[in-house]
Amino acid sequence: MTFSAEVKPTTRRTDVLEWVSEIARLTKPSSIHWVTGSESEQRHLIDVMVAAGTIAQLNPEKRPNSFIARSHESDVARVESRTFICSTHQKDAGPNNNWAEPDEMRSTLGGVFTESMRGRTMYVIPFLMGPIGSPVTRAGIEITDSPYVVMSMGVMTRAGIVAMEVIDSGVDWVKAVHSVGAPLEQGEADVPWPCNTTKYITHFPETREIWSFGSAYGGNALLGKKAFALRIASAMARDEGWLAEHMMLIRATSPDGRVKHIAAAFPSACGKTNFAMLQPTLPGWTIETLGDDIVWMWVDEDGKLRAINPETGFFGVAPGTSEKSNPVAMETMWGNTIFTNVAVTDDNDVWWEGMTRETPDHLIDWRGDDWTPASEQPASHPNARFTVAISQCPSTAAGWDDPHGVVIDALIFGGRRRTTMPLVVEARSWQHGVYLGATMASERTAAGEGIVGELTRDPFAMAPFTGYHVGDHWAHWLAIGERLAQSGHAPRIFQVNWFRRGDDGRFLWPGFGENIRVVDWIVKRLSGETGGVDSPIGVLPHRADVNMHGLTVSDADLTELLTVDHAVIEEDAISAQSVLEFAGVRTPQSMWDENAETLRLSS
Ligand code: GTP
Ligand code: SPV
Ligand code: MN
Repeated sequence: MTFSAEVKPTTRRTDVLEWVSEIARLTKPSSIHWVTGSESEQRHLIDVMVAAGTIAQLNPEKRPNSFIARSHESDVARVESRTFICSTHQKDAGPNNNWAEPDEMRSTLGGVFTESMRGRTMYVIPFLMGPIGSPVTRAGIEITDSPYVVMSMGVMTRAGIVAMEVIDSGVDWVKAVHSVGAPLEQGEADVPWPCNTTKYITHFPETREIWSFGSAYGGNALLGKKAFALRIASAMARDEGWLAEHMMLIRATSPDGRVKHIAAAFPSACGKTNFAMLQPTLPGWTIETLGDDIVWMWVDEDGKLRAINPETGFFGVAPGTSEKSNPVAMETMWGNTIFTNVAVTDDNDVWWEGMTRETPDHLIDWRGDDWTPASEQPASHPNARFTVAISQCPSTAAGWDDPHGVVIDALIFGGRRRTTMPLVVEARSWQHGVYLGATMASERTAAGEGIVGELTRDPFAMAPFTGYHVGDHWAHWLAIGERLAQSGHAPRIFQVNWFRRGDDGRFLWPGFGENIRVVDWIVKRLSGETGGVDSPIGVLPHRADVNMHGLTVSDADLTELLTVDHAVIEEDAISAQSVLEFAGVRTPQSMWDENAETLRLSS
């Protein structure tokens, strides 16, 4: 084993040194690199990856310091079927997770990780989730044999010396081990995207450990994200009385200067990034970005719900992103961006479906093959992504990394539903809001496994991410609600649906920047300025209260968007019983009460 001079241990903590040695003894890397986060390190990683063919530089005149990575075609999204929660008791993982007995999984992992880093460099990445000084900020160390993961973690988290200094001060840290599972024999040539057909994305919530094997893609491999900031953190948050949620976070300022903070939970690829970067079409409104995927929230001394974004970057869906739909995202990725599984143009820039009105005549597709509009497959993968720092985003709020966070005024749940659910509705109460979150449904997207378009229940948009029993998650939300009620500062809860379609398949609502009209109604509700129409699922807007200035939507479409059909809601409430049954005896009784109330009001 060699320790190169530049990459010697950056800590004196013996528990860290011992753990790193232990993992090195198990995985047998050819060298160990302690990640510092320096610029020279960044250049070194780029050189290593360009030489290996993992990344290629894009046209620096069009997109400075930006790169294209093409994954193996079997390694393109999260793999829920290979994701495990290894709690001592199966009942604590709940029906929402694949469970494995911890000792058995440890022995399996011991097998697959044995010499799994042979011929590769093992990188040690200290990282923080959250700004230094926040009560919910937590530290971790990811060991990985993927330089792509190192570079991505450098964008997505506070990684390197800054984090090791915090760890050295004596705080607890989460152990995260990652290997692509592709050892190299002496003299064996590497492939551009090493990975393994066998995959394990495993979590030990009780000992706060993560072990990930076989994939280098997104949430499977950037372990600060879904593995730590949602699965492990949700278990920490349950134990410690806070919340770790799959949400975006914005500051909305109305034309008359009212400032509101809103967090919204939508399932994967259902509009969080786009909502976070919304460019209002209504004059006078400003939306500022605070986060696009994960929010950690706690009840402060005044009994208010405060929130931070624990990440420092975006790992955003590329397809569908354009100057028209999301100009802020387009501007954010002007340079310093890693693109994965997008297509490349003849002038060596990026392209994806929906990016431009006209499709280029020729591209290199995400697999690296020639592509023309006559090709049957899309040029970019539907789950192609861009990785870029939040600091590059023109709409990022000043003070976005304030450790005190922001006070939440409204929480929103939303899914992708072509029928049934209206554009917006307000919950009757916190408890009813928790019911709306618990019974949320959405059509599957390419961000996970399964049939795209299939309607599934996705409680709190956390189905793949709750690191413990889903019924306990609902109970935890109810308990937080009780604490907030005591101080009288509970945020109000809303549900939205940008994805309602007509019989002809077209979207009834233009979405994106026009979603400000929904924010406008929500803010009016918060200020008590407007009434609403009671419905079985909560309070709908009076049509006259939705500001339609400058937007034409037909009367028929608007009616469809702003009303609910009682028979359809009744049917949906009956179908929602499946998710309450799924959670079994741990479903709080109040969720059944809210279901009964929905049925009573809709019959
Ligand atoms: P994850 O990063 O997977 O958690 O996803 P996300 O929730 O951040 O989703 P994102 O904002 O990236 O949106 C995914 C897809 O939905 C993109 O193709 C968008 O173009 C599309 N989309 C987002 N907002 C809207 C909207 O208001 N209307 C319509 N029709 N499509 C939208
Ligand atoms: C999601 O799937 O919800 C994502 C992308 O945000 S990943 O990080 O791969 O989980
Ligand atoms: Mn996500």
